[in-house]
Amino acid sequence: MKERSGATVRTTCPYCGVGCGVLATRLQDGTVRIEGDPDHPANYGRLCSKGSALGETVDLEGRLLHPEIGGTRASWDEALELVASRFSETIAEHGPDSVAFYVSGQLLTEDYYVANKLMKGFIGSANIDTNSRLCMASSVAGHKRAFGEDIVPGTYEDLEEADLLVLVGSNLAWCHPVLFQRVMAARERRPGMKIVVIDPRRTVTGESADLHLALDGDSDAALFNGLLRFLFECGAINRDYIARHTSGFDDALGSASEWTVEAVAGATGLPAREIEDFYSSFAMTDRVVTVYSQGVNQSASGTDKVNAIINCHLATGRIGRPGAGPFSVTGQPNAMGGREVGGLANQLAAHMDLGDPEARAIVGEFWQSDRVAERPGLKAVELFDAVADGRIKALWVMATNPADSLPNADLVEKALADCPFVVVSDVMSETDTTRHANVLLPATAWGEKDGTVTNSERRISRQRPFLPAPGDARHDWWIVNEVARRMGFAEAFPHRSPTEIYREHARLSAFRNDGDRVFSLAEHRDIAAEDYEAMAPVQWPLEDGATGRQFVNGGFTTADGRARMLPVRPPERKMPLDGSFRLNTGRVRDHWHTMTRTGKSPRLSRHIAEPFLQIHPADADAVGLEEAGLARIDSPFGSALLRVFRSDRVARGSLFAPMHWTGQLSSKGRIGAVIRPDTDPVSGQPAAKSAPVTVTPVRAAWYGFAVLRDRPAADADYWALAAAEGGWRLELAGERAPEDWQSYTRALFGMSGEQQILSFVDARSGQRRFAAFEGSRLIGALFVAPEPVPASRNWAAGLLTTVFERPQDRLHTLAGRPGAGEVEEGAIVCSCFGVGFNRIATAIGDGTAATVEEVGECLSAGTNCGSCRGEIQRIIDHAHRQKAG
Ligand SMILES: Nc1nc2c(c(=O)[nH]1)N[C@H]1C(S)=C(S)[C@@H](COP(=O)(O)OP(=O)(O)OC[C@H]3O[C@@H](n4cnc5c(=O)[nH]c(N)nc54)[C@H](O)[C@@H]3O)O[C@H]1N2
Ligand SMILES: Nc1nc2c(c(=O)[nH]1)N[C@H]1C(S)=C(S)[C@@H](COP(=O)(O)OP(=O)(O)OC[C@H]3O[C@@H](n4cnc5c(=O)[nH]c(N)nc54)[C@H](O)[C@@H]3O)O[C@H]1N2
Ligand code: SF4
Ligand SMILES: [Mo]
Repeated sequence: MKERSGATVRTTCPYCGVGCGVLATRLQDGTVRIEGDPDHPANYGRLCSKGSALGETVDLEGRLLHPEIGGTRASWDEALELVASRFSETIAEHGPDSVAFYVSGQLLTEDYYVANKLMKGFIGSANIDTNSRLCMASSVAGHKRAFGEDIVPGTYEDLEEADLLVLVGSNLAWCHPVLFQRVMAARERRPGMKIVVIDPRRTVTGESADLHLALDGDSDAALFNGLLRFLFECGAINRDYIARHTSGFDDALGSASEWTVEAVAGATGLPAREIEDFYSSFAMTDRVVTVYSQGVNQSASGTDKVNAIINCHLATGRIGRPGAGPFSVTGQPNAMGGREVGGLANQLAAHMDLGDPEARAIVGEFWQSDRVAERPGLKAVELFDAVADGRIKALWVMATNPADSLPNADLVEKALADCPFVVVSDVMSETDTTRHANVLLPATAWGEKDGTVTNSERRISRQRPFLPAPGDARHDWWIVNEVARRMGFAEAFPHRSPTEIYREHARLSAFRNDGDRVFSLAEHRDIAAEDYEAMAPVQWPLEDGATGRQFVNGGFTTADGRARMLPVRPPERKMPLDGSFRLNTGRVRDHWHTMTRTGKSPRLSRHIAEPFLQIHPADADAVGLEEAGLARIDSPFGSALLRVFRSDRVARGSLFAPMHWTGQLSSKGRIGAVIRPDTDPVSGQPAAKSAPVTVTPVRAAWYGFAVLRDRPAADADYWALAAAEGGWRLELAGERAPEDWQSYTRALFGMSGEQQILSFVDARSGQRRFAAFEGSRLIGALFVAPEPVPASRNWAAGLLTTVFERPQDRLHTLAGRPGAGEVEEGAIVCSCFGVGFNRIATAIGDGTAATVEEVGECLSAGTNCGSCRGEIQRIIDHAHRQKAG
């Protein structure tokens, strides 16, 4: 019988912290239709490239479908029994601090709540930390120092209503695309709105700004100290707000007093006129929102950067008003929810701290436990050090991939390999972390899960299931509860549904809370199952009379009700050591973290298909790096091998590489391996954007590019694999050429049959090309050259879906480029419609289109998700500059 289409389900995107509403429909053919939810207040129907490709990531390829013990399929009973008994035994023998959980901002609030409750409330250790330590910890610490509580005061509307929007260390166009599009639309409506981007790298976000301050890495605190001084000097501070609602102004100003514009210019490397331009805009504009992200947080001075920014908003009273406030954008879909339940090792629960005896008493009473952890636990980097040196003997990792995403990642891998007992709950069976698990637990994935997430503006939305749980996969909260029960804590973990957990979480938030904590879900204390099911997106605090924005009239949850302004001492300007570079790492537009999901999507893999190293052309010349060659980067901690991408978007002396590539899709693209495990002294957040490294060119004897129907087991010194429509694309390079190319090719193509391999060899140029067919379909094509292969990637990828009826068409695949009349796309810009650079540049060059809108009209590019509109604008601007010059 044919399955019928399911009903359309309202849910939330599982990627970034914008938290867009999604309408998902399961169609008759088993595929899933994804649309933006027009009623969701985060996106009003928009979705970015990643959100709109969600349907391509929900297949079961590579999913972990059954529990495994030691690599062998096991029953849930066996697996849960083993996890519970090994944790209990380890605790009995070595104490509660000998075990740990490492969890994730990609868990739902309900999953997170029970994991935190089990560790801190019943195991009695606070050794539970989360990947939010790598992400939001400096913002959390900065908020707590300033406001007394971890609160983002504003809402998304504030970004639209601001007259000056300052983006610090945020590539909003690529990392929070829908929010960025809302900002762009607002600027179109109100052309007076000004945008300043502060980022050492020239990003698409920076190019869309009125002013881009390409400051030296980690000089933000100096820049904002200078701003505070400037605001004071020119009388732009709000004395009334300062007097009524803050403390510490004099000290903060004192620490800023030496930061004249000249001093700031010295520290940041910026021209004085740019600094003055920024400072006077800030001083003269009442409605200012400062958005900040990982360029601020992921730093050894991250918490100070946060407070230097907040100081300027407090000093001007620009907080909690429409269009005004500091705004830390969250990365993960539930980074905020994790902070609400207290997932960080120094938090307890419901915005209460472990360090506070009264909080421990409140939570102990609520949980009916006399075992609540008494001191903060280990923060992520320390936690894995403790795994490495044997203090932690049993570890449970949920919904995160530390073998790739932590700094000093080779040590993390070794720690996982050596740890006596590692449990991993994941949705995929093969990751660099699951590889080291003694027990693997299959979790339900997005589309199957049921619960809540909280986005950057404190808005709680429902994730609802529209797909059945496959195989033996179970919800994360269920798995934790089953282990807790088997450890003897059945009474405290009675929940049979996410509603019951959410209700308990809401009750705890309101328990003995007389306004000492802003975080409250009091209205949901007794939420009925139907109401939870139907819950519309809603912003906390959920209490009578509470409003979305916070702190306009003070009301900070510090002891005296005042916000604290902090003296900030910027770090010394560090010159790189001789011959070393400063490695900045971050994200690309169409991939998500370690690519376990976006890596499945051909559409998302064609924007950028391999790990790369961005380096300034002058530095590249000095080191001897050619465009599209290979470079090795080394640090005392590890190394990586990346494709060279020469670009003046990075400053001299600095490099940029993406964080996404893993051992599954590359030979040596794991950038975490080279990152020095430096952390912020207050927040413990690693400095992932400033690793000292050296760079050396790697000259291979041969380079290859292949498209393949079947996933290959790549055998080469360098390789990078990406999903393509109908198969895979693969980059290769080797120090020594294979002895027999025919058999190498046969193995690469996974051919066991007798099919013939067509080949072409040009002895003079050293080029070799191979192709094999089964009937009218391509099995694989391989292009080899002594230099980086010039074959057209997108044309070649298209061969996988081409039907080859005539032998001469098959032969033409050996040409390595499109034939007459076929279009050469060039690098893909619009991933929704597969429109490449060449087609856009041609349309602009021949006058068919002059604006982003017109490019959309003639090529459709940029008209679906809109994530590429910034890049299209860049191509237009470039063409104009060329014409003018
Ligand atoms: N496409 C995509 N989007 C994502 C994600 C993803 O994986 N892919 N992940 C999500 C997550 S979890 C997060 S946390 C967010 C992160 O979102 P962002 O923070 O916007 O992204 P990043 O690329 O990590 O870093 C932002 C910028 O910081 C700059 N930077 C580096 N050092 C400094 C410095 O010293 N000062 C300043 N001012 N800037 C600096 C970098 O050059 C970079 O452009 O993105 C979320 N959205
Ligand atoms: N060099 C460098 N390193 C960085 C950063 C950087 O900018 N530079 N950024 C840091 C930041 S901000 C972040 S947030 C981290 C992110 O780093 P990670 O959290 O390590 O990355 P993900 O790939 O998101 O890992 C999520 C894992 O959970 C699995 N998963 C997905 N959904 C579920 C689920 O519902 N249940 C379970 N049990 N598993 C699930 C996925 O398959 C995947 O294996 O990386 C950090 N590391
Ligand atoms: S901006 Fe994109 S990735 Fe972020 S929540 Fe919205 S659709 Fe998902
Ligand atoms: Mo993050």
